[in-house]
Amino acid sequence: MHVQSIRIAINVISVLAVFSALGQGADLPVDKHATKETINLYRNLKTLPSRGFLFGHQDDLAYGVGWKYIPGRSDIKDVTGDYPALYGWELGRLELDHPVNIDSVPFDRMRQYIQQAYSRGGVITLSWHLNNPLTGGTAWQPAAGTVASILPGGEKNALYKSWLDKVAGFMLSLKDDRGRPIPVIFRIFHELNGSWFWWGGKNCTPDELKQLWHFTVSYLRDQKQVHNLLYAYNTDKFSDAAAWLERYPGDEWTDVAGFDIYQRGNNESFSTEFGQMLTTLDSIAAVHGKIPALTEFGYNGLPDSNWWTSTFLKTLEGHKIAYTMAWRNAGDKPGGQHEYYVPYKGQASSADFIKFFESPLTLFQKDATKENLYR
Ligand code: BMA
Repeated sequence: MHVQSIRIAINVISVLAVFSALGQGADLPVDKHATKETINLYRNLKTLPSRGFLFGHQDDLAYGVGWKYIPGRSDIKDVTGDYPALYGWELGRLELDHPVNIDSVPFDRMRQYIQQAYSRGGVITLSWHLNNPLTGGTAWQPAAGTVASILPGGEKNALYKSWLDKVAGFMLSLKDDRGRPIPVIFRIFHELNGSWFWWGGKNCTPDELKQLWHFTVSYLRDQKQVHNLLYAYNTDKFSDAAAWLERYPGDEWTDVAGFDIYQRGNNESFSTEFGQMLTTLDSIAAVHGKIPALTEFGYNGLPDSNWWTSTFLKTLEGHKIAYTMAWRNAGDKPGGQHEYYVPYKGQASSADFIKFFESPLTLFQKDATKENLYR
């Protein structure tokens, strides 16, 4: 070949290489038209695991053990002096137009708490224990055919769409003080490998769940034009990668890859199981290019005063996780029961929680503010 032609060929090849690199380099979430802040959050959460993990808590600003709706209060802040970095909230009953959610949190207050947390650089994640659309029962009352009934062509598809309209309305109502949409990690159909929810386990086929996932995401994103969402796929405890992936809707449909785990036995068996799942998630997240997260966890009542550093943090060390979220501090419940997963001031594990808080790996609100996750 003539020298000139070789030069031209080389130039063409380099231009093509640059274009292809640009194509691959554009790492976008499920929603390619997501807002700038949502895309930035997505990208920042991807690189975060090399520095540490955000610590989150469900319903943190609304109530804690022994208190409710005290402005500015948080059990985590009472113990550590700082708020969590990530805040979980729950949408159950929004679909019924109720003014308060399944755990009695008013949606209007929830919106304000979300705005407060976002204004200091915190991250928001929402779950949805939606009722059974086929029977009108709760999320925990499965019935044969429920998922099929809400897919397109099903007898409850219109009802389900009307519920999604309400969710879309709430998501779009989340705006910062300049009127810009607040990014949210939407954790739909959580714990979907267990059979306790109507959308999970043996209550539908993996294919039905995948269809439901695709339908739900497309409806919110393409029909309702909701562009402030990242989508989290999370199982409950799982045995191996194949079990985790059984219902996985695909890389194009998932931003966060996670699982939920609760300690019910001793520290050793918990730590072994938890560590194995983290190892599997490390590779799943790397292979699929997802944000790895411990989307929900807890050890109810925290009976072990050293649990935070000796069991929880020790197991997490060496794994790649962008965030962890402890479940809610509901406090005393009827029948002498209690439910709480982070210490309140004076609780047996609070001194150890302060050590956990001081670890460079754990990121709370002030650390998250410095991370500038939306830029
Ligand atoms: C469960 C418990 C319940 C709560 C439900 C939905 O794990 O905390 O008390 O109603 O989650 O948030």
